[in-house]
Amino acid sequence: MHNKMRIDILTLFPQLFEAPFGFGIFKRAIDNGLININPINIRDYTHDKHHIVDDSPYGGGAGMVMKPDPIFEAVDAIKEKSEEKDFPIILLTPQGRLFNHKIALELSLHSHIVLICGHYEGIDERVPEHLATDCISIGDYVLTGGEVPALVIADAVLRLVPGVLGSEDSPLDDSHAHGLLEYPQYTRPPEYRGHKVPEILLSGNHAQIAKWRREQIIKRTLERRPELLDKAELGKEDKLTVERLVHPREGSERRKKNKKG
Ligand code: JBZ
Repeated sequence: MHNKMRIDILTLFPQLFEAPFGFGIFKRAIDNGLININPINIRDYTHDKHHIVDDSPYGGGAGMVMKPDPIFEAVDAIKEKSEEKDFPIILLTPQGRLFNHKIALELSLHSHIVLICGHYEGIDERVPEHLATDCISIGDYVLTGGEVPALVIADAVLRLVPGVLGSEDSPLDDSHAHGLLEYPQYTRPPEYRGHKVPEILLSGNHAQIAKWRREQIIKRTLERRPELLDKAELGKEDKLTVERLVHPREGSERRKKNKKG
């Protein structure tokens, strides 16, 4: 198991990656030598005077297509000095498989990954066909390029590298790590603008609090992301909670009485 990770990001806009990792958790992890985020300007791998990275599409049509050769050569240069021989080379593209936490976990097992950001109308098909080992999309919305998706993936993956999160936070506690949404959190004051913190949380009864939180996890996942519940591994208590929420008080004498009057 590695305890360091390097992400090379091939992009036409390397400066975009400076600010997002320059603060907080990631800054600390970089300063501690746990992670290395290395934006690489694709333009540096052109050989012509004007450093051209795009060209018009064969067959005609609007817009420009990113040329394959600077991208292939940039990856060649990375391969020459990589310590991991089978590192993933990931193209960010709307055509890719949908990113999720399981993919983040898989990627975090590597000591080195490469992210390729497309821009303009698209990228020469020989990049996904013969260079990338994987194509990933972060979701179904239209973006201008792969830079923001690369940031999303880098964030999700790097925080899983051992030591990146402080000792307080564990990636195992994450929403989605167990495939369900998290319970709601509150802090002081106990009442704000007339809105009270749920009384159970102030009770000091830790068993009851744990039970309430587990029910909240089931309740909000059912309300907001029901499809997640289908995939989750639920215990007996959880299943009873789902049953109770889906069919509230079915068969209860009290409900029948209340309904009538
Ligand atoms: C992505 C041309 O480069 C693009 C454009 C849109 C886009 C990506 C790359 S990656 N959308 C996504 O992850 O959904």
